[in-house]
Amino acid sequence: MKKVVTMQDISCVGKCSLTVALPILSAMGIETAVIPTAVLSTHTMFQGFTFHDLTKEIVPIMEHWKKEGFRFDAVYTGYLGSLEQLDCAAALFDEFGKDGLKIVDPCMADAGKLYAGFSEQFPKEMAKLCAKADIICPNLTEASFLLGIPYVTSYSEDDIREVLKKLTDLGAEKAVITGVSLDGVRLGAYAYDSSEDRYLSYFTEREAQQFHGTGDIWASTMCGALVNGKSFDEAVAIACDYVKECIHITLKEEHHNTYGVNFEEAIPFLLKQSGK
Ligand code: PXL
Repeated sequence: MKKVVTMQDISCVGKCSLTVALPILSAMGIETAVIPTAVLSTHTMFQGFTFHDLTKEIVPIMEHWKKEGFRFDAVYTGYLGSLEQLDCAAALFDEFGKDGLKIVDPCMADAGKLYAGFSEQFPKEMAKLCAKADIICPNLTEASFLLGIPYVTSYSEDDIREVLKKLTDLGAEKAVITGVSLDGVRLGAYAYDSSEDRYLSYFTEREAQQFHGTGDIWASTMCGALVNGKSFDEAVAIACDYVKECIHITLKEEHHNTYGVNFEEAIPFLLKQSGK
């Protein structure tokens, strides 16, 4: 059985980070170990969320795992709440990422803005963590913060290609930008594999609304597909199709959730798409 370890927070209500990564990877038939970085009452888009930091637990957890000799097929990090946690994530890659795939989803911003609680310094340090990864998957806002370039809402395909090259110059072999639309009609992901000097993209019809947590669903799905032996191109397509289906199913419900998507009822679709 394939094994992944994912490091991110538990937002008790919110359908993001560990509460989507764990069920998605499990559904894809992958044993999933977790390093919970913090417990929040909700994700940070709600007002008045509580935040209990678990940084002190992380090193002892890793020390124990070292003694047990645990090995993982992939190490995947998502939302990390502090500079200290970025150091812990770097240690996780050094210790448990040696023989596996290393994925950094640099969760920290969207729609041109850093999420609540992140300092200006955070993206610079996140860029250093990205250097340790094989694959990074920022959205366009996160890409701009990682590179220290302005966030723009209108761009050409060449602009995206240039940003992707700069992202891989940070050190990861492959970069994917999620939430890209070149024509305003279709939405998807644009990627670059620096080892082959090759670009690829995958788009689906744009749904009427965007939702929180879909970046986490996208990254978890790409991780699961790759660990299950899919190619990079296949994994990007499977992740885009699944996120689109999650939004589609959500919008079909009249009084649908506004803080996250119905990824649960789209799981059979995911398993069919990914040949499980
Ligand atoms: O979906 C990313 C995410 C994860 N975890 C927490 C968040 C967010 C986005 O806002 O607030 C706590």
